[in-house]
Amino acid sequence: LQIENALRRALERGQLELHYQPQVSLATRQIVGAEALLRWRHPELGQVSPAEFIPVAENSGMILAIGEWVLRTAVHDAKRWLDMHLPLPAISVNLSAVQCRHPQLPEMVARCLRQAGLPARRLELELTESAAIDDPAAALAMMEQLHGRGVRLSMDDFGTGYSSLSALKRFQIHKLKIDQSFVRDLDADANDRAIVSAIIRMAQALGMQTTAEGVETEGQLEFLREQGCDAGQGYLFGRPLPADAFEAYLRTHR
Ligand code: G
Ligand code: G
Ligand code: NA
Ligand code: MN
Repeated sequence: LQIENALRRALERGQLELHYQPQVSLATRQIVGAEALLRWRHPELGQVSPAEFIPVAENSGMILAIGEWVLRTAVHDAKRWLDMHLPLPAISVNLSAVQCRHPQLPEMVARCLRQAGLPARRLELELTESAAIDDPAAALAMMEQLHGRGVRLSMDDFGTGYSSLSALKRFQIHKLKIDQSFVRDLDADANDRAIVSAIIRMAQALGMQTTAEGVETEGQLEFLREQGCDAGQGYLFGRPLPADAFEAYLRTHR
């Protein structure tokens, strides 16, 4: 409850911020996007991880206000970098399962894009498997509305949740993000190599893109590229950075 009250004030007091991590093409190393990652800088607790406070925000309903702030901030930053002609084709924003169940989500997304003046095709929303599977009919309707407005959808942490492959086929998913737990031991673990290879092949067969998460070594990069993975995200390419530092990163990669 203490953390809940503190979180309530964090929004008003400007203690929340977004960090951005680049996503790069494995073929060309060009930047293809960036994921916005929420950070809470608490005056006494220091940096609180979203892994800790997102569940609190979900249980208290605060995730709707926080999620809207995240989206508004991310598309605003993306529009500014677009206007500066910095090389950032798209911005990725995480959605909680609670947001996905909210009927006003597509309207909220459209409003944020309109107010920022960012074209919808430059926004990608990352959903988790649980968000899609809890209520497949509602998820499908929500995805169709967002897809119809031109927003791209990606399945985050793919392979760690309960995926219904038949549902995946019907969903308007543009991209699978291969969870970092499969990428971490690629150099040593033949099972992980088999899983990652199978995910990439399945995505290709379904007409979806793939982004590998947690890419840290040249060895992982080499395997992923050989297998035809489209993009990577991880410390090898860049850590999540505050907006001003990320802007400087974009300038040096122009
Ligand atoms: O960046 P970090 O590894 O600390 O993120 C931890 C978790 O928090 C990840 O699962 C990430 O997807 C999630 N997360 C980060 N930012 C957001 C956000 O803005 N909204 C939601 N719902 N989850 C986020
Ligand atoms: O659940 P989600 O995939 O959104 O979480 C992404 C999280 O992974 C971010 O919090 C980010 O800080 C973290 N991350 C990003 N790149 C790497 C990496 O190369 N290695 C590790 N260990 N974590 C990473
Ligand atoms: Na994510
Ligand atoms: Mn992820």
